[in-house]
Amino acid sequence: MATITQATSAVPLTKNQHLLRWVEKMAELTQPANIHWVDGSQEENDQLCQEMVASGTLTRLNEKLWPGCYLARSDKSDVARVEDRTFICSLSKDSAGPTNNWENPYEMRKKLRGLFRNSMNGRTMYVLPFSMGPVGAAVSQIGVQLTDSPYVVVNMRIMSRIGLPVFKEIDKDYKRVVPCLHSVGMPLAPGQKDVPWPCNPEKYIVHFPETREIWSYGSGYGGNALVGKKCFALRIASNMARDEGWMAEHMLIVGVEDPDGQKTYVAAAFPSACGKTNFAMMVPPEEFKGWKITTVGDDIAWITPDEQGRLRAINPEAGFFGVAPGTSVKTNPNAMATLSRNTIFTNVALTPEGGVWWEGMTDQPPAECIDWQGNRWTPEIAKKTGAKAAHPNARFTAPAKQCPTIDPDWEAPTGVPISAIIFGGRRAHTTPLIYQAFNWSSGVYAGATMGSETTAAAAGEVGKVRRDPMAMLPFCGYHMGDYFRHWIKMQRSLSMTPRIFHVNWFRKGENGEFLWPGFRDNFRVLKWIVDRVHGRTRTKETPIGWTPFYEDMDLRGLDFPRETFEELQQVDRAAWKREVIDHEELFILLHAHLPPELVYERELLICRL
Ligand code: TSX
Ligand code: MN
Repeated sequence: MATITQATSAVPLTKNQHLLRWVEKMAELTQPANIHWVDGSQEENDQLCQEMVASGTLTRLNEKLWPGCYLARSDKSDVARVEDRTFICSLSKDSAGPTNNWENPYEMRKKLRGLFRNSMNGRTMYVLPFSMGPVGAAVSQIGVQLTDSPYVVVNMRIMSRIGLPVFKEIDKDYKRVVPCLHSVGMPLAPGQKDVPWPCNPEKYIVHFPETREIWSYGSGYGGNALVGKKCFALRIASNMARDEGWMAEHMLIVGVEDPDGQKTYVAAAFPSACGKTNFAMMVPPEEFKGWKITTVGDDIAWITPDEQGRLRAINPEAGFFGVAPGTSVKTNPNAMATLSRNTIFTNVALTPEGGVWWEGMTDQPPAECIDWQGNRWTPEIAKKTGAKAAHPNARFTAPAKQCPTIDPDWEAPTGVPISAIIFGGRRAHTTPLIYQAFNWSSGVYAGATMGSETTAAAAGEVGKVRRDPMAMLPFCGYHMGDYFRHWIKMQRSLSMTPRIFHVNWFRKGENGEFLWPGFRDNFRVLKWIVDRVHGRTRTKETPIGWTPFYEDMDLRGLDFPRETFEELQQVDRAAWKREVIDHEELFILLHAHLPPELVYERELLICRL
């Protein structure tokens, strides 16, 4: 049994017998040196950060330049989510579907018990209660993560609501808690010196959807270790949502406020590398005085039908875990303001002044810095060796409440009403800048078939479309075909379905140039969407959906000729015939579970072409 010291943090902070017994059982399995009940206070946080500075896990940044900020450098083998080590362990393989890794849950439990046995030796086990969504809100969900990583505790403190208020909620009435066990998988023998970033080369990110459990082993990084985010708020929550009639989506949520103060909320799903966080914090172009974009969330939306049959969405998170490289005052000034204080940076570069830097942050790189692996880096070295100062997946963990555009209702327990859903992809060809789906099921079809073209950097063929339905491929905790069925079915609980749109900021012209300026000019597209939602503008009908007239797009202040717009919006029938044939690949993969509505939608689309 673990040694219980008499520090206040060793005193259990719950009276919930289930929780107490589970903590005891897991401590027996993992054998930590100490148990620390996380209260979530500032003092506790400062103490943990101080300890991590002493152990070399964190570097405190220059307090004048970056108040309350820290830098962590991970092990170079532990820099991203590990999709091939992510498992959905449902009772039947068929429930997980062909797009998830499946293992028999009994076998997996046996395997995990072996891995976790004594895995916390010499470390402290933190009992970390967290609420996804505002504490006490009807749609919020509670988890308790047992972790041997203090880095996880201080990051989770930014990304979710943790500590005493959550324990209080657990004790108040019987609310089901999702048990999450996490270990970096590097036990310490007596006297063994720790490393700055402990982890294990063998990684397991495991979900048990029926019993609603998460077991994460071997990684201390982001989506693998901050289990509230992808593991809970998407993979486990998508199972809860399917069973309970709501939706757990990989979507940002923004409000669009017009000069009269009328507000329209939209949710949007994009695959990775489309600039989701940039879109969530967009500043309208100068010409649009009085218009405002407000941020509710940048990554995850939990969407529930309300009494009136309208969809309402909450952001279950409390912070942003954003990709640093490419983020600048130019591309996302609001993100830069958000991460200017009380932020934890991971795998960015350290400047001689005790600041941080990453590729794309400024036009001029610093004359020298320490790169994400702790080596000296200069622009000259980079030119010679191609070394990056920051890892391409380097992150900032920043509190949402520090975002200048944060929506006044971002923590409203009943969420915000959703009037439009946007799907997007990164497509050089075929897909226009914007179209509106004809109805709910054709919108679901647009979402189900969305994807991005592979770029030069990625493995495999360049220019091949990688399908990422609703941007949920790595995050749906059950069969993707059943997930589409759930989407189709949701319409029945709605009296007002949101309008569904598809966008593509990345269409290229004949000479390989981007046809659309993107970034803040995407506001013009958003404005057309809002106009459509309120029935204020006409459309042109095409085989794939409704598209804008040039005259109805608000292009004020932008020198954007009609010809370019027509090229950008062109629906090439030959290209689309190839496109629908390509959709078949996904449909064959999922065929046994595919809802008939999507098969009809495909037939209809073929007929219209
Ligand atoms: O985030 C992006 N968005 C969304 C912004 C709200 N990016 C960055 C890449 C993804 C991480 C974009 N890149 C966008 C975009 O809308 N569009 C593009 C493509 C593009 C890149 C550079 C230019 C124009 C378009 N600039 C010039 O041509 C000067
Ligand atoms: Mn995401």
